[in-house]
Amino acid sequence: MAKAAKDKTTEAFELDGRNPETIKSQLLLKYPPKVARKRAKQIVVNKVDEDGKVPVIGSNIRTVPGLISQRGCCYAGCKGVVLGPTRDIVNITHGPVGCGFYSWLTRRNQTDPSTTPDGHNFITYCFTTDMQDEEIIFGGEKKLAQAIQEAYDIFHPKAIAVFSTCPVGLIGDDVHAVCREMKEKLGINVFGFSCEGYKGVSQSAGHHIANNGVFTHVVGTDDTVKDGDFKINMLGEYNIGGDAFEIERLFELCGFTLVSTFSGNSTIDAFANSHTADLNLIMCHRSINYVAEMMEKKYGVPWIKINFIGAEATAKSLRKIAAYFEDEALMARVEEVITAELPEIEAAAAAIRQRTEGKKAMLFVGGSRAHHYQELFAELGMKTLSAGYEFAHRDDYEGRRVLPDIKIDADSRNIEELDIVPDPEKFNPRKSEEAIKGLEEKGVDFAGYEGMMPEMDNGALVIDDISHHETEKMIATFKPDIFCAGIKEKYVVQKHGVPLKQLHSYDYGGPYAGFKGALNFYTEIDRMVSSKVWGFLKAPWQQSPELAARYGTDG
Ligand code: CFM
Repeated sequence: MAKAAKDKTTEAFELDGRNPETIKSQLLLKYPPKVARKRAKQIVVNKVDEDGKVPVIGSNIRTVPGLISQRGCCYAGCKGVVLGPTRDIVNITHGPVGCGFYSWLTRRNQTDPSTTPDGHNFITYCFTTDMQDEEIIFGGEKKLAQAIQEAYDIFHPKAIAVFSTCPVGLIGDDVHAVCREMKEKLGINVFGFSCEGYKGVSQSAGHHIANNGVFTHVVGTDDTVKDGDFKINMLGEYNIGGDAFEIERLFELCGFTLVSTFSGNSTIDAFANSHTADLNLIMCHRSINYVAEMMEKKYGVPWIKINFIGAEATAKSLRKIAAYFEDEALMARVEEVITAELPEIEAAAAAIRQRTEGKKAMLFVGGSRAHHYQELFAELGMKTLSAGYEFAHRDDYEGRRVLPDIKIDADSRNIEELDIVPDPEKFNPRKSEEAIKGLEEKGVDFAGYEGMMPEMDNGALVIDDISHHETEKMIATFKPDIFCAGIKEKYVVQKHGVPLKQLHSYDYGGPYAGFKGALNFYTEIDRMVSSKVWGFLKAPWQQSPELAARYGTDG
């Protein structure tokens, strides 16, 4: 990895000429003591020891009410993130119209219906029961059954899924009973999710609920074995801005057979026979590791962590998949693909680097991209001063090695853990224990994820669930050349004279995955950090000092 060398000896670290511990205390200064104590556990000065161990970071814990958080809700994680990109399931939001409307395609997940014969594509529609006062008072089950019937009559889909919003849980509608009833009546797969927005502490709870639901109701229901060699599933890739198309292009060139993707450019039939693949690849560990774990236990499909964000990371990941299959011809073909594509990308990075070298980035997003995108910035010679996730867990920061140490609190206990056992007929370990050991010796690390912090520089500030106040302080202190977050943060940050790149929806761009995607990203970042326009921007208080006196300027 093209990261700056880590200084593992010094005790007091420096961050862009400042003491990161001092910065941390400044971020906490304005909070009441109890809030400051809580936030202090979620703001950590990175320190990687000899064995790659890092300090403990507080994460996956409740946001203090009153702090402006970037987080979303459980419903968003289930309906919007995991199930939203599947084109041929009619996804009905059971709830007020806003929940359905605001989770409708704003994430820019794309799909290609031309590859399935029925051409079904329902993601361009927004389905909702549009709950009114009457349903809140007398119950919404009847209206839900009607909505399912109506969707069936109009579209004749293979499957219908129902997503519960906050009021559904509060009034106690039994969506699962309605789904069972309608499944019997219509003869298609109808299933529901109890993913009420208030469940858990963030959208992370929704990921888990979605994983459980798809695994229970869909995975393993079709045993048809697809033609093709080297069968893989791509887990945790959602085809934002066309990322999956670029990854699929590379898979095809290399000769891998993609059985299913969870869930970018996906179909329900692909989920149904995903257990016939021989290897699971995890891109976004946070949102989908549950499916990988359950598939391994029930069907014997092992998983490896890969990353297609960054040109070097893409090459490394392709090699890792080929190594797993232990096939000489496959490995040779992968090398050919890399040799044909990588040099052009590296040359582009080298040319752009002359303008981007040494520039400073901050990334606060989601549960995986704040880590993965540091690769692309490193390829441009840019330094990540500070990064953090919105809703990831300790394992995404510190690596899966800390899994046994994670304390289960009341909020996480609230989310069901399915008890999975090997399937009496379909369990089939794809590799023997010796083969796994042999591969591990060759560097194929099974069921492993090192997390974000071991790959960051010592002294970098890692901030979980960053608040608006802390965001403004960080910007005022470091004046980064680029700040990466989402639409809620975009214009506030840009009003500070700092360009913001949306790493959720990619603004209007993408793909950023794979080789071609890396090139797109370099070009975009070059344009953003080299633009002179930000220097001309003056905030109102800079133009009229009397405003500064009236409102104060330090947020
Ligand atoms: Fe995974 Fe995602 Fe992300 Fe995520 Fe998300 Fe997303 Fe994200 Mo927005 S599944 S954790 S819940 S990579 S929608 S495609 S960009 S916050 S970093």
